[in-house]
Amino acid sequence: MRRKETERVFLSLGANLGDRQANILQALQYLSARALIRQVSSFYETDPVGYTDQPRFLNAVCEIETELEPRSLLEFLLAVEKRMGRLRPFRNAPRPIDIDLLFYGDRVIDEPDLIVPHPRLAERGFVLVPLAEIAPELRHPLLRRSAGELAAVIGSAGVDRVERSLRLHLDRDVQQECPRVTTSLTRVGVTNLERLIRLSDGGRPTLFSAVLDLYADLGPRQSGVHMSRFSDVLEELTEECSLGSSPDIESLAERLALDIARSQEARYSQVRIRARYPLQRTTPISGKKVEELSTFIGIAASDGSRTRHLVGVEVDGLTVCPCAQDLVKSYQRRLLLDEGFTEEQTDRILDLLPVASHNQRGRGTLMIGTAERVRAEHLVSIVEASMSSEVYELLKRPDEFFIVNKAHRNPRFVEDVVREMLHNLHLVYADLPDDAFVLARQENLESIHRHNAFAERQGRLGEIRGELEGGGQSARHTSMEEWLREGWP
Ligand code: PH2
Ligand code: MG
Ligand code: MG
Repeated sequence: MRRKETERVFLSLGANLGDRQANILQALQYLSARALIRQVSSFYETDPVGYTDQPRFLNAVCEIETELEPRSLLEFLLAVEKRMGRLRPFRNAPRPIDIDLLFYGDRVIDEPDLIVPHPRLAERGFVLVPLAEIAPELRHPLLRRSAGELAAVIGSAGVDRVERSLRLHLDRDVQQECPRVTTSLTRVGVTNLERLIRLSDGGRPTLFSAVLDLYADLGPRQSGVHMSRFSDVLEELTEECSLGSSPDIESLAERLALDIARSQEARYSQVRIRARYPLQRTTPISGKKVEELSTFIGIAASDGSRTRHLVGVEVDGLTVCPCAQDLVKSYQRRLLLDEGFTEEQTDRILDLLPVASHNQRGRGTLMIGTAERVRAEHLVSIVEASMSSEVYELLKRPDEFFIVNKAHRNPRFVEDVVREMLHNLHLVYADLPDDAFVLARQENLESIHRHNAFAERQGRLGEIRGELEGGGQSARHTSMEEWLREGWP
């Protein structure tokens, strides 16, 4: 909301020395250090008016919003001119930059060196044409005519609109040239692109901070991908997103993959999106409602007409080491027996009491590839249930005890966690087809080592189901890359 009804302030910019376009852009950059630039007109190349024995000008008009009162604004404009190397050898001398105050709201000021509206404005096409472009309805408080009307009176002779450009001629397309070594490349693209994405599941769209990797394959005779087209695709999507947003991260990945395959004319494209996503949770004992962050992952591939996607999550949890727990237990057994407890008593005590071990924060990843609707939120629960315990950002003391106790009753290695995930998935999604893809991964940040422990299973659900149901070792472990490309040329 605006603090007060701010006055509309208009400035004219002109240059006829040096790199005129660069000078006007530089002046705008300096101006934006003290003012909000609301609009900038096109740039116009104009015949010099008044003292005509000088080079042609480049002119533009901008609208700004500023806290500076007219006198201070004028001083600021002069300071910018000076900063940009303007000298004043004589009146109307050629200059790298000239910044004039045209209007300050409806104010009429007539002071030495400060006349507002600008006194010669109505005679100047190089001011009125760009002004009428950005504010045709703006009224001159003394002449009582609009900028559009004044511009129509004066006409646009000697005022030519120009495209802003880098005087740069691209006569070859390096990306399209044949490389010296003609091998095709599997994936080429941009990684770690940070963007805000909008997701809305029916309701109001929510903004998420996301990191994206975008790839296309590259043929043996093409030297490079069109890097800028990756961001063009995102740009288009961002504009479109401000109207409609994607329902979930995997459909967003899918749309991007399709657009990339088309814009790169690639046989294969791949998109990976990761976004931090808050989920409502309730602490186990105190029943407090808390918001927990997990990472949602959407991965998609496309050949320009078909797409395939995966949806997944990455969730932190707690694991307790079964091996160290066993060592502690043996030691406790010795102590109890040495104290004179019987074998039977010792077993009962050890069954009753939690046994210490070392713990670690573990990161579980579960990804599913299928055309069926699988919700990332649900996958979070599967991963959490597969570790020794879930974790929470904030815990009351009874909750803390609950977590520690639960974890020590469920000691698990990374291998166990991955297998639990697969088993839980099999139970919860019994209806998924055999050709659905699964990736289950656990990485533990070991607490008594400096390294991490890692385990993973990738494969089609059919391959995994056979093993879960007691069959022999599956001959195949279809990888995610294979599954994403399956059946395509
Ligand atoms: N500025 C002047 C005088 N004459 N002519 C054109 N085309 N553009 C200008 O910016 C300009 C001018 C005095 O500042
Ligand atoms: Mg001037
Ligand atoms: Mg001036």
